[in-house]
Amino acid sequence: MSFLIERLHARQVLDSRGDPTVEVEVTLEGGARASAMVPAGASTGRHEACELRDGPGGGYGGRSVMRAVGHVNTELARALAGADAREQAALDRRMIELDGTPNKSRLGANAILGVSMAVARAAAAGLGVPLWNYLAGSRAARLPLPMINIISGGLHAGRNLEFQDFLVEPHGFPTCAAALEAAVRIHRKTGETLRAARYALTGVADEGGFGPRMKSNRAALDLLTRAIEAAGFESRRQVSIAIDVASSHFYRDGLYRLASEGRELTASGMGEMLAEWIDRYPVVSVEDPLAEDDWDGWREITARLGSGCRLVGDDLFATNIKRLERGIREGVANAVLVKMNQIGTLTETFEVIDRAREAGYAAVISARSGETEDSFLADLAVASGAGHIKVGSVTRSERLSKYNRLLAIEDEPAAPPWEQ
Ligand code: 2PG
Ligand code: MG
Repeated sequence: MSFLIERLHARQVLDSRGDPTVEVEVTLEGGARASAMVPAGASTGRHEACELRDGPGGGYGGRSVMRAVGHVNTELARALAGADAREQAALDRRMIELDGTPNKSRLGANAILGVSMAVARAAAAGLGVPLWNYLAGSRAARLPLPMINIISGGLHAGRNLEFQDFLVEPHGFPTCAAALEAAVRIHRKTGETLRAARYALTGVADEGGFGPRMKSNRAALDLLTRAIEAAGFESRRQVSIAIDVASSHFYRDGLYRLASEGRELTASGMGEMLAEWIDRYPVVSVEDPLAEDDWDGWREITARLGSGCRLVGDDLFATNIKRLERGIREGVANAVLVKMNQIGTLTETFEVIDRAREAGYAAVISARSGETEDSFLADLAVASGAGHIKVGSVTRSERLSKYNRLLAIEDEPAAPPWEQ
């Protein structure tokens, strides 16, 4: 079996919001073939790698990705022809060098990541092993605990609320399948509870959750806590809550502007409010409680809340090893959100996950709000042993493709363990 790359081919396809994205197909000389699709965010951070779009004059109102597609089909195809698909680190390094910019803005992180993912999948196919198994290498693989979106706000639901995500963590169950069943029950019960309270429920938010126009963030937290219990579960013991505050998107001129709460808070004020909510509700994880460059605020909030709660840096770290190193050095956050397209290669993604583990930081492997049917992320979460995965709600197939892949992995004869 030859693992040498014979052909790389990209095309433009559409994601779950109907936005163009990149699909890459790889064919190896030995005949193995694989493809991968790249996701896209809406609440993107300032420090993410560059997602190359065509801009004015391009299709889809300038959202098309034909330049990125073109870069795969010409420069990258030429540079990687004949390279060994099993040499992931060398291939990724070659693409980074060829791009030559600090944020992959010349070739596009979407072009580079599509190749990085497809090559890994082709190598696994050539070896005849599951993707998670191939990606794991010497890491201890395990099935992750899903953090499941139930109520959405912010940029994912027309700014109905400031906070972006209210999620459940079903940690008190014997299998991943049982945890998912619990999440579905809570999702249904949340719908019933919202309808009973006369909220208009029309359509779903970008990640498949409910996007009701509620009166405040706290009201959403309150309702979700009630729904967990109404669904027959004990909060804290079986099911807890995670929040993605995504605060970079309502931070202006030094203040966190919570219009729905009728307040404008400083970083310390946010810490105080969140401390009260963590105490009162079964909240175990808070993502981006403060803005992406509010390092002083983050240091303070970590000292205050970090011992009792997972504090996850998303826009803050942007899956970037330099930013994570600064966080570790300065005692900022205690967990990192991992999104492959924030950085643009698989090798750099694993670098962040592995460094986080070494430093005692938790890692949450996360999808984007714009996703595709590609289930790569499920294998990545299992392979890395990261412990947590966040892919949205339990509706819409771009979300379910990841959950269904976890169910298939759990059903394999040599399934990795589920340890919560
Ligand atoms: C986030 C993600 C996923 P987006 O903020 O964590 O929920 O959203 O992909 O829009 O950045
Ligand atoms: Mg986030």
